Amino acid sequence: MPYVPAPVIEKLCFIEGFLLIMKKNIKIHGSLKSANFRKVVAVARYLGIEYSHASNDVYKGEGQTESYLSINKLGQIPTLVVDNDIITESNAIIIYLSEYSRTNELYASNPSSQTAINQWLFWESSQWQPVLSKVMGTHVGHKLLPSVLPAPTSPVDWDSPDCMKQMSYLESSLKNDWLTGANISLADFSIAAMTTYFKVCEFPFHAYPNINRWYGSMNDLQSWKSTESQTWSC
Ligand SMILES: N[C@@H](CCC(=O)N[C@@H](CS)C(=O)NCC(=O)O)C(=O)O
Repeated sequence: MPYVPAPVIEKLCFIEGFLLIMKKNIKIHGSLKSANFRKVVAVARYLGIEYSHASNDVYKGEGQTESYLSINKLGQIPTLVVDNDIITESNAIIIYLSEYSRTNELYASNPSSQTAINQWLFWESSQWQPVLSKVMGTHVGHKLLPSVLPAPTSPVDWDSPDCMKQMSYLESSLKNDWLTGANISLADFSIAAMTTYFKVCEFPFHAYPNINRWYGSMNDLQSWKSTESQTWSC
């Protein structure tokens, strides 16, 4: 029997010999001001998945309400609620959404291509996101909460050794159109998420031609462009 992801099996049901596709109730909690939330919404839109949006502005303390903490104990966004299932962690959510979509086109269909995508997803959460959070933190924080967090006194240190190490790795890996080759995948959506803050943080696009080209390709996607928050579009 061919491999059929669990969410797809759950969507199928036979009634009196007829195959019915049961739609699930998909709700995504968060705010487009957040890179991790944008990642999830952009994937859902790219795949044409119907979902509803439950607004949650964690930057106004909305992650700390009793009802939100009951679905996300860390009080973070995004959270995906599918019928009675709760899924947290943006990279786990986009894998779920991709498998849920019947084409599964962003997550490949064979183990070796999926492993290549997984490597990028793990790199994103263990190295890319932490390093960028550190270097962009003051600028991003002040933009989100100008009356609470002080204005930065110097530009983002894009030349810090930690940052340059990860930038050079990404730059040298972007030899093809997309991160894992000729086709766009979850890896691109995942790693592009933090670039949401690049304009405000004055990223030196000229120093990284491959990242610049790939960033442009992401922004040519309707699903990506349409999820850009005004906060970060200046
Ligand atoms: N590893 C998590 C990180 C989620 C995360 O840090 N979300 C931020 C917004 S981008 C948040 O909710 N911050 C508020 C808080 O930590 O209280 C993921 O990928 O989903």
